[in-house]
Amino acid sequence: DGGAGAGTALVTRTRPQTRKPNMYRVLLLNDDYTTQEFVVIVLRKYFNKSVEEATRIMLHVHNHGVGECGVYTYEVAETKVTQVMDFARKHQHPLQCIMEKK
Ligand code: TYC
Repeated sequence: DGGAGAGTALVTRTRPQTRKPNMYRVLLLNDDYTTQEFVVIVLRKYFNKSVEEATRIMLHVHNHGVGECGVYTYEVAETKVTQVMDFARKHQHPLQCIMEKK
C-alpha cells in the first residue's frame, strides 16, 4: 500500500543507482579573421574529429555563426573551452569557444 495514510504496508522507493549528470554543449563562434584551416586544426586536436567531420562543423559555423563541437559534463566542457581559448590566443586568432547547458 502506498496510499495516503490508510494502509500500514511499507513502501520502499528505490532511486536509480546512477544519476544522469547535467550536460553542456561546447560551441564555436564564427568571426571574420580566424582561418578555416585553424578551426579544422582545433576541432581535430581538442574534439577528436576526422578531417571530414571537422570541415563540416567548421563550414557550419562559418555559414550559420555558431556550431556544436561536442557535449560533455561540466568539468570536461570547461577544460575544452579553456584549452581552445588558450590555443587561439597563442596563435593570435580571435576564435571564441563557449559552453551552454543542454
Ligand atoms: N569565417 C572564417 C573565415 O572566413 C572561418 C571561421 C570558421 C572562423 C569558423 C571561425 O569558428 C569559426 N576565415
